[in-house]
Amino acid sequence: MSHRIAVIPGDGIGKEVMPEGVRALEAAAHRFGIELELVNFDFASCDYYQAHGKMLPDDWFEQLKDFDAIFYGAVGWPETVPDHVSLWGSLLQFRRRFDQYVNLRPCKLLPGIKSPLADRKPGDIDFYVVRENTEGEYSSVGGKMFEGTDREVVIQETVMTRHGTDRVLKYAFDLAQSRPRKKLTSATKSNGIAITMPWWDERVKAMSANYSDVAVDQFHIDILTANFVMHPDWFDVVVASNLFGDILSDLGPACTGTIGVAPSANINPEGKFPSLFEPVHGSAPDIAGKGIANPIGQIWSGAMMLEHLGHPKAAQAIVDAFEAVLSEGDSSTLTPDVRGQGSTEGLGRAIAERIKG
Ligand code: GGG
Repeated sequence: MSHRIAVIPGDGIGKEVMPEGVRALEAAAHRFGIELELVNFDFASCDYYQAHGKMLPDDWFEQLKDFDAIFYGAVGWPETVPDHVSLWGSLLQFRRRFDQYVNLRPCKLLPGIKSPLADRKPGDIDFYVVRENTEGEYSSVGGKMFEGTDREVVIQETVMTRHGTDRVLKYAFDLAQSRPRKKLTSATKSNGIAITMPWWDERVKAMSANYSDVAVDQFHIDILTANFVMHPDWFDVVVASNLFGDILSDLGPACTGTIGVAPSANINPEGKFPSLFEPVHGSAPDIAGKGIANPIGQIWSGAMMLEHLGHPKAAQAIVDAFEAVLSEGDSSTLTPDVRGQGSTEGLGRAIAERIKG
């Protein structure tokens, strides 16, 4: 079986972890007889912006729409392009135009990694954050008045639609129903944000009528973040708006020891457009260029991509490989975020060797 994949490293450590993501993909593809055509693109990066004055070429949609998936690194280089310009000019365009309305972010304590939370071991933290990915607080509806005067006004609206909310809730409920614990937690802030958030709660209640076997609970976002730290074992599938989901899916992996291993899938569940797979972490300018970024977030995102493309065995072989390398705990191989002294490339190569079997 053959798949065409668009490979977009982006910025900062995206350019360093992507070769390791590709190395792992190629190792799995070779072992399982999967044909991958990987096509590289330099756009959706701040280097491209500097050369062309924009993050994407005008025909980016045409260039990407027929790929089976997009493998992305990270976006952002605030030294040259303001963060809101680079993000809105690239990743958010992909998510919206390709209707990738589910952002699925697993949060799992892996063997060999020490959680900063006391006494947590693998199995104690194993949940998904399902983030609404095309609307909500990430809206372009708003504006400024009286700019530069002492009467300056800025407004940015949260946009929630029944269509957009119900479809991501349905995905989250289906996911919860497919898991042994069958538990769904919804994150809102319905006491303070008193229009959109109580409405989201109502949509959760309405959707839950179709899932009598799924236990549902709901938290305000402030106490939910506290409970992520105090009781991460409570959670199975957590569904949230775009902003709350973004925050929770950084906090969750932080509770598992490092955000460097966290993967994500921006999914168009209907398969009308390509889905996009990227690590949760950003471009990390503080460590970019040092060759020490953890490549597992990129590699695991590649595993999610293979699973999405119908290759669960190849995906599992990748996960097994990085879990084995982490379990061995060889500090000369592991990157500094997981208490090693190794390099991005060294860890990537060790994982690829394992995948080959
Ligand atoms: N690989 C993910 C990435 O580059 N993230 C940068 C970022 O700030 N993303 C915001 C978002 O996911 O909405």
